[in-house]
Amino acid sequence: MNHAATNEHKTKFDIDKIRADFPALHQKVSGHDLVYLDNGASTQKPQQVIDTIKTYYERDNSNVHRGIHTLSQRATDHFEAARVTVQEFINAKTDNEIVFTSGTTESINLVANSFGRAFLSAGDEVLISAMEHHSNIVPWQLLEQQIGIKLVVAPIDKNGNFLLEEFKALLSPKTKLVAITQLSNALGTLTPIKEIIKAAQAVGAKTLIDGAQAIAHTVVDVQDLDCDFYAFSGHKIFAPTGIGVLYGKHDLLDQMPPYQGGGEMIKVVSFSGSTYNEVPHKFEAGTPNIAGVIGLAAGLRYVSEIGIENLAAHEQALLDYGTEKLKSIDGLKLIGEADAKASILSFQIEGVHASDLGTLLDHQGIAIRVGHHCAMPVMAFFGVDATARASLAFYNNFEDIDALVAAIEKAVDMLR
Ligand code: 7TS
Repeated sequence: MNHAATNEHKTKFDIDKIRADFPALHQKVSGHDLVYLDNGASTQKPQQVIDTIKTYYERDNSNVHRGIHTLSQRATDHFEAARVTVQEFINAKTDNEIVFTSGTTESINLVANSFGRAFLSAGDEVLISAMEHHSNIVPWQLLEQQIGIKLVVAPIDKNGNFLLEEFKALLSPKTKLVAITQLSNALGTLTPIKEIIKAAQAVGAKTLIDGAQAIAHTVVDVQDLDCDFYAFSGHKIFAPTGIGVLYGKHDLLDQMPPYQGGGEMIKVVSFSGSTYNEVPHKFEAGTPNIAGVIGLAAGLRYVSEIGIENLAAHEQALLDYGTEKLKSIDGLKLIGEADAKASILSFQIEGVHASDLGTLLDHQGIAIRVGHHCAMPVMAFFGVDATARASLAFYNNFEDIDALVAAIEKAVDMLR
């Protein structure tokens, strides 16, 4: 395949101009030009995000919601404007449905601890899938131990497809929450999320979507999805670490008890009791990650300017090209070949341990992730303890895939 032609055909943006926005991409690693293919773990940041954070610390740094002085007001204005940016990015109905957390993990734990402890009881079922990240497994196991809920797991097939009919068969009036990933970090499977949500609603279950991976690769419209909760992390969408979002429908958030106590989340405190602030502030105890929130908005603005549809089309072309190229490598087996996939190429090579491969690729300047990807149950399903995973972002190009394939071939020659 002529990759230059494919690139031109599929990409509705200037990839070279985009790459120039990401300073970290332009460096040597082990004497080679860096090829960054670990975007599923964390993405690089464009200069626009870096500058926004720098400007905040240089000019506006102060605490939010508390100060009468100018800097505090400026910080608060930027902070609350960022909430609106997030609202618009995921098309939430109102900005008070956007709760800032430290990331997907905290967002899911918030739902488990607040919604879970208030509205679930012994015998109630939480239905997840067999390809969840640990952060969408362990919080429910804690609730199993703490209040006796039952964790039920919907199966996948050997290609990593989500089995919708089998999932539906597990739904019952006992199912109180369906918590499912939109895009599997270990396999790259896109789940049929709208059908999942519809089926869950038919039995009266609430829905929580783990959007940690999906947010940077597909259009997310929470009103169209009609999910009750949606969780994602800033660092996977070209924004800083330590900041994330829990979207929740307003009425539901309003009924839920606070998750943590402290400053900011209260109206009145006395020793005989306290009253709580309105949502979303009820869930944002303590001084928040102000620079993170402002940086998150800058990341979302950057992505919006490119257009998710445009970047998704480019990534899909890269994924198709990479899939074909990797499959041509002798002894390479893709782990995860679902019909609907995005951004992830997870694989094993006969006779080669993933961690040895990862090290040799690093010596050639290529960053991938090797291991269980915090999804040990799905690794066990495929009978492997680790895979090598190349994960794409829109700033990757066809040359990155060519470099990956050439480096794998070289590494395999050395290791076999
Ligand atoms: N859910 C999914 C599907 C994920 O991929 C991750 C992180 C999380 C939840 C947790 O996100 P966090 O930002 O709160 O840590 N996944 C990965 C990964 O694939 N490699 O490193 C982190």
